[in-house]
Amino acid sequence: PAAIHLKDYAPPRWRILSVDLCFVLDPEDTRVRSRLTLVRNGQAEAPLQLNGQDLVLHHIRLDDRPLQPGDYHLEGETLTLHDLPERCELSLETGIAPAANTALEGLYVSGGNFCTQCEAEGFRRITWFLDRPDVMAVYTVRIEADKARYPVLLSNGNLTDSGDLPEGRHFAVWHDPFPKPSYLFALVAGDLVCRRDGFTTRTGREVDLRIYVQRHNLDKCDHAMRSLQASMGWDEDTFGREYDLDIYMIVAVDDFNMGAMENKGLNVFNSKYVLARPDTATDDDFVAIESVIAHEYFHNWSGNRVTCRDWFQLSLKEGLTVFRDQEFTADQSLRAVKRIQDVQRLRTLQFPEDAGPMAHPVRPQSYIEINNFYTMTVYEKGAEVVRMIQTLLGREGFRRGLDLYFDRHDGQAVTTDDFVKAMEDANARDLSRFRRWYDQAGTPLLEATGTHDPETATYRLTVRQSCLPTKGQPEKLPLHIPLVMALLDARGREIPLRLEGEDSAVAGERTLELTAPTHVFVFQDVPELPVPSLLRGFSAPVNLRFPYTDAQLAFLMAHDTDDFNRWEAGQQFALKVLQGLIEAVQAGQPLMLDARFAQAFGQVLANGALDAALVAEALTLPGEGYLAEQMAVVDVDAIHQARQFLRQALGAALGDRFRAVYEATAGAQGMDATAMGRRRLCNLCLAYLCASGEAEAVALARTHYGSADNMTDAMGALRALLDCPGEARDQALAHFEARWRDDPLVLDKWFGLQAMDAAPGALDRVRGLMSHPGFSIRNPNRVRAVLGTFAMANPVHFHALDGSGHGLITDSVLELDALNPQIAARLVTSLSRWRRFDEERQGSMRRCLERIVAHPGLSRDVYEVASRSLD
Ligand code: HT7
Ligand code: ZN
Repeated sequence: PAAIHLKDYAPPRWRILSVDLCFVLDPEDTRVRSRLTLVRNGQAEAPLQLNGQDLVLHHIRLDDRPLQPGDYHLEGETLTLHDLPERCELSLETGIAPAANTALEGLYVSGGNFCTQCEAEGFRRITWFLDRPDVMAVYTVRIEADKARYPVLLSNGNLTDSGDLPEGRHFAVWHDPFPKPSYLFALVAGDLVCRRDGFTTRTGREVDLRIYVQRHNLDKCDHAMRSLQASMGWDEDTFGREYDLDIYMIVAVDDFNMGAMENKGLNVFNSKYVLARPDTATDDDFVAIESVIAHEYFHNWSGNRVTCRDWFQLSLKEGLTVFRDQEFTADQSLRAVKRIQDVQRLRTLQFPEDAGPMAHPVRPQSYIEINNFYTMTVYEKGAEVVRMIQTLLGREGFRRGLDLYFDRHDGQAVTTDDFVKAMEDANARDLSRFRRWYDQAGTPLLEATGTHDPETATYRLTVRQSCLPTKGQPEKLPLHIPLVMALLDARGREIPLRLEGEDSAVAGERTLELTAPTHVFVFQDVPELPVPSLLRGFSAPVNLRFPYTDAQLAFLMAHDTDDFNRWEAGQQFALKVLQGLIEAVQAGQPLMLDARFAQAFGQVLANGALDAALVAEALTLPGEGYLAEQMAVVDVDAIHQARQFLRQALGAALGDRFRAVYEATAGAQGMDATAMGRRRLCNLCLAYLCASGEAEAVALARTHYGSADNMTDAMGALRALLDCPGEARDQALAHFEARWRDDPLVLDKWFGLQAMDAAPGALDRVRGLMSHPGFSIRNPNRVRAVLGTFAMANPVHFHALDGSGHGLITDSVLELDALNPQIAARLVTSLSRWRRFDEERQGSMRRCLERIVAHPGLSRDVYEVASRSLD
C-alpha cells in the first residue's frame, strides 16, 4: 500500500457548501440519499473525485439529471466526475450493510442500535464524499426507521422536525448550523433512554444536556452528567470558552474502537467512559470518565470550531485537548498527583514508542493508514509540547495566545504552525526553534552536572542536550527546552537564585531556557554545596541524568519543595535499587533489601503530613515496563523477580507500618479526592502485606473483599490476592464472576485480572478465557481486557522463551484483522520492539511479524505496523 506524505498536501479542488442526507435505516441494507451542493475551488479542468469504501452505488444525478455509467468513473475507492459546471448539485443513493460492519467505522450496529464512527475516514463508508477535514459543510440529516425498534433518532445539531410515517415507521430531521468536516458527522438510532439535565452558560443560555444509554444503565449516568457540567463551567472559567448549540448529547455504546468521539453536539462514547456507580466502577474509572467527558467536551472548541487542515495536523486538536483535559483534572484533584500519573503514562507508553520502529514526530511526515497515528506521541507528547509553550509564555501569555488562536481561526481548518504563530503573535515571542518539537521524533536526553566553588560562592550547572537518531532522522537538532529548577540548601530551603550578570536574586524556582547543545549556568551567592532540584513538575518530555548520590536522593525524597520532584527522587532511588537487584538475579546472587532505601521508604509511609494519594504514588515502585526501558537487553524474568522480591521484602520489613496505615485508611466513604486517596493508599498497603507472603495478610484480603462496599476495594483485594495462589483467591474470583456476569464492563475487569496473572500456566489460562462464553473477538473492550492485557501487562508469559505467548498474539492478530483492522493493528505494536530482547526472543518475535506480513489479504493497518517493525 502507498504512503501519504505531508509534503504532498494540496487544497481541495472542490468545496461542499451543504449536505442533505436521508437515511432509511435497515441493519442489512440501509439506503443513504445525499444531495451535495458543490463549488469549484481550483482550475476549471479539475475533476471531482469522491471517496467511498464498501458502498453500493444505486443512483447518481447531476442537477437532477440522472447519470449513466459512462458519465462517471468508478474505480476502487474513488468516484470521478469530469467536466462539471462551476457550481452544481450532485445527488447519490448508496446502499450499506451496517450489521455486517465489524470494523466499527462508518455506520454499524452495536447492541442492536445503529451508531457511527467517522474519524478519521469513516464517512466514506457511509456515502461518497470529499472525506477530508479541510472540506467543511453545513449538514441537514433526515433519519427514517422502524419506530418500535428504533424509537430514538439522533444526529448533530438541533432537531427541526419529526413525525410518524406509514407502516410503523417514523422520522426525525436534524440541522447543524456550524460547518463541519465529515469526520464530525454522527447518527444514532435505537432503543435508548436518556438522563437529562441542563447547564446555563455564562451569557445565560440554557443548554439541554442528555446522556443516552440502554434502559438498564440509567442508574449509572449521574457521574457522567456531573462531569459534563463541571467541564462546561471549567472551560468558561479557565479559557473563556462557551458552548454554542442548544443541546449536547452523549450516547454510550458497548462496541467502540477507542474511548469516545467528539461529533458536533452528539458525542458517541465507549460505555466504559460513561457508566459508573461506586459498586460497579473503581475510583480510577470515575476519574477516567470525568477526564474523557471533559476531553470530548473541550474538543468543541479545540477540534470542532477550529479543526485540522489534514490528518498530519492531528496533534493540533489532540495534543491541545489532552493538555486541556489534564489541566481540568488537575484542578479537580491534587495537581501533583495528576502530574505524576501523566508523567508515568508518558514514560511507560510514549517514551518506548519514541524509541522504537514506530517512532514519529508529533506532526508525522507520512502514513499508510491514519488510524495507526492516534498514538501516545500525537496525544501525550503533543500535550507536553503545548504545556512547554505555557511554561515558556506563562499562564497569562498562554491564555492570550489561545484567545488569539480561537479568534483568528474560528470556522477554519488549520495547522500546528498556525497554532504556534498565534502564540508568538500574542506574546511577541520567537518560537522558531521551539517548532522543532513538532518535527523531530525521539526523546531528548539532558545530562546535567554541578560543581560548587566555596571560594567564590558559585554553583556551575552544566546541561547538555542530545537525542538518539530515529528512523529517517539520523541527525537531531537542538530543541528549545524549558528547564524549571531550584537549588536547595542543607535544610531543604530554596536558595534565592542570581545568575552571573544579574543584579538581584529571585526567590524560589526559575525556568532556564535551553536552546543550544550545551549551556553553563553560573549561580552567585551560593555559600554551600546545594542539592539541585531539576526539571520540576517534569517541565519537558525528556530523560534527565544527574549524578545524585543515594543520600541526595533520600534527602530530596524527604525535603524537595516540589511535590513532583519529591516523588521523582523516590522513583530514581527505587530504580537504582531495582537495577542492583536485577543484576543480582542475573548473576545468581542472593537478593538483599537495601537498608537506606527501606528506611527512606518507611519514612514516607510514616509521614502523616502528606496527602494519602501522594504517599500512595511515592510508595508505588517503577513498573516492569519502565524498568525494561532502562536495560540494554530486556530480561523480563530478572525484572519480574527483582521487583517481586523488593515488594515482598518491603512488605515484610515494614509489615507493622503497612498494617497500621491500612487500619488508619480503611473504610473511607465518598467519591471526593480525599476519600479516593485514602482508598488508594489502603489498597496499596494491603498489596504489600499480601506480597510479604504472611498468612495473616491473605485473611485480611479475604475480609477486605468480603466487606467491600465499592468496586475499588473489591478490585484492590482481588489484585492483592493475585500474589497469593490458593483457596481464598480462587473463591474470590469465582464469586466475582458469578456476581457480575451480566455486567460487561465489570466482567472486563475479571478477564483483565486473570490475563495479567504472572503465576505459571498463564497461556492456558488466557486460552481458557478466550473460550469463556463471555468472550467475543468482536468486542474491542473484551479483546483489550484479555489479549491487550496479556501482551502489555504480563511480560513474563507474553515473552515466554518457547515463543508461545508471541504465537498466541499473532494468531489472534490474524483472526482479528479480518474483522477489525484497527484493533488488530494495536495488538501488533506489542511485537514491534523485538530488537530490545535476547536472541531467542528476537527470533520468535521477528518470525511472528514475518508471518503477519506474509498473510494474504492483510489490512493496510496491520501491514503498516508489522512492516515498519521489521524494517
Ligand atoms: N478524536 C477521537 C478519535 C477517535 C477515533 C479515531 C480513529 C478511530 C476511532 C476513533 N474513535 C475516536 C477521540 C478523541 O481523541 O477525542
Ligand atoms: Zn481527542
